[in-house]
Amino acid sequence: MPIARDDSQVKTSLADSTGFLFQRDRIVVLGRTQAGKTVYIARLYGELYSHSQSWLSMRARSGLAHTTFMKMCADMANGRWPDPTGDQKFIDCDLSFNGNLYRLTMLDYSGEDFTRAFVGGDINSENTRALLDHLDHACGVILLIDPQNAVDSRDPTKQADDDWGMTQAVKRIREFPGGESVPIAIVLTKCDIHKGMILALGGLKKFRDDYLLWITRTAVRYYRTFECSAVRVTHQGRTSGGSPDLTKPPLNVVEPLKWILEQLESARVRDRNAAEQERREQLITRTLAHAREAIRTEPTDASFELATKLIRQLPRDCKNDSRVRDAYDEIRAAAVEQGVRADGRNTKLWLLVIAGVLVAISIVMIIVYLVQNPSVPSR
Ligand SMILES: Nc1nc2c(ncn2[C@@H]2O[C@H](COP(=O)(O)OP(=O)(O)OP(=O)(O)O)[C@@H](O)[C@H]2O)c(=O)[nH]1
Ligand SMILES: [Mg+2]
Repeated sequence: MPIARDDSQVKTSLADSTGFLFQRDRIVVLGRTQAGKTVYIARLYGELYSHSQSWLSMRARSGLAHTTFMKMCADMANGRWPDPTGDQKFIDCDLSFNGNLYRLTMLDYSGEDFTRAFVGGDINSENTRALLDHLDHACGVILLIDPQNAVDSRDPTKQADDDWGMTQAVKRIREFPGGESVPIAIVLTKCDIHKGMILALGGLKKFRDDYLLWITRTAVRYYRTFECSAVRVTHQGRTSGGSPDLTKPPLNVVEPLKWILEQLESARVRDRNAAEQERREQLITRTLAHAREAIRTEPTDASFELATKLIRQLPRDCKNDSRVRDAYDEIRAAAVEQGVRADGRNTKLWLLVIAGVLVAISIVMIIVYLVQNPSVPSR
């Protein structure tokens, strides 16, 4: 199930080594068969639509998609789990987060496709191609893992899906262009019934270190683990798997998505700051080169004036840079040495004029004094 946003704030256009341009514009939910994908997606939609908040809400773009989700939620409210997913379904939604509008494309698919793509290495069938294509365009990924599968050694194929298969998926994300910092939320599902088991195994961190080591090692950074319960089950049904009970609140259904969106927004701020820093660097480098070149090729009054003017016109944040201050002092010192003021007027000439004026004033004052005091005896 990928979730995509269509505003350019999260989209990252990247060219791979062949120059092919693609965008990372969606959040993908991955999970083996029966991991809880459909339940998670439906509950996520139900939460963000029915309990929408001013900072986070979701709305399907078509009435049909909306009805599909709401029907699944209604079925669960009536104690019925969704059927295993057969065909792949794309559902477009609008997601609003902190005032920004995102487009989310959710893909619900059969967990068999996951096994075929990441364990079987089948990259050619239509369904696995669609799944891989979505993963390659992901700007955020939610991995749904039923923790029981990691511990239960009776069926090694389940373990292989969640261990080998998930690791392959993470490897693919990280190795694709722009995938190094894609946030990956590792979501342990059905924790309403598995919480006790995780605690008995030493808690979430110990569980992650013992059972998800390959995944986290491959993800390296930008990942976070969540214990989630999309739906809780009725008490009487616990031993037999249980029926869904939607009167109880979910646990960590929205949080993984929120964490991913926060990571994307921080990355956007980081990118913006880096771009701003780059722009400042270029402006400083170009301005100082122009200023120095101006006084080097033609050390006239006008060129010194131009050089200092160029520096004075820089924005304040550039002017505070020590390289700019040093260059300004350097140009002014060179101007003094050349006998011109950096503002273009001849220093020596002005000094002569001032001295002349002072001498003239002194002479006038002496004459006035002598005229007013004629009684001073002369020899
Ligand atoms: N206790 C509990 N059981 C859950 C939860 N989510 C899913 N389940 C159980 O897991 C089963 C499979 O959930 P689905 O969401 O259909 O799984 P899926 O990954 O979509 O499966 P496929 O479509 O077959 O790939 C459900 O029928 C429930 O029995 C949960 O939050 N808590
Ligand atoms: Mg399903």
